[in-house]
Amino acid sequence: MNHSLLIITHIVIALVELTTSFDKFIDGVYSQQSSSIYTGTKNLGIAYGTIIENLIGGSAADTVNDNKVDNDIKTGSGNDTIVLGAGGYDTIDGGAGTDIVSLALTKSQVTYEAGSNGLIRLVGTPFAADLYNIEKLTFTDQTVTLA
Ligand SMILES: [Ca+2]
Ligand SMILES: [Ca+2]
Repeated sequence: MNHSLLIITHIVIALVELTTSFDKFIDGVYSQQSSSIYTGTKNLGIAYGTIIENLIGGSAADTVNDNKVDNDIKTGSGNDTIVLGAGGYDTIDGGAGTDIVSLALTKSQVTYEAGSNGLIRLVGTPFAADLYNIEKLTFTDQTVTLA
């Protein structure tokens, strides 16, 4: 099954596998305010066990973390940051704006090469990604500006 999430406004989201019920998750994060924050009005609920594969960002600067499955992430306009490395073979399109793919690895721990149509194919352990419209790669030891 293909799960997608559309981001309408600025948001910071981690694509994570939910391992507990949503109300417990909310209680844990907002322990003092759960009765006022998660009221069912203007809230988004994601079912227990849901793994989000695909994401479409909005016009603002989004921060997105990948997860272990093959993600298709389009962050739209804005200066976005996509944190990769959780796994899978992802396709990332940064769209307009100066977008950064951030890796918790040194530059020597990954390989990347340019393909056709602006493609940058990035391979690390345990993940790989096809990048489009990404302007910078940040590693733990340096930042690389892509042509
Ligand atoms: Ca965006
Ligand atoms: Ca871009």
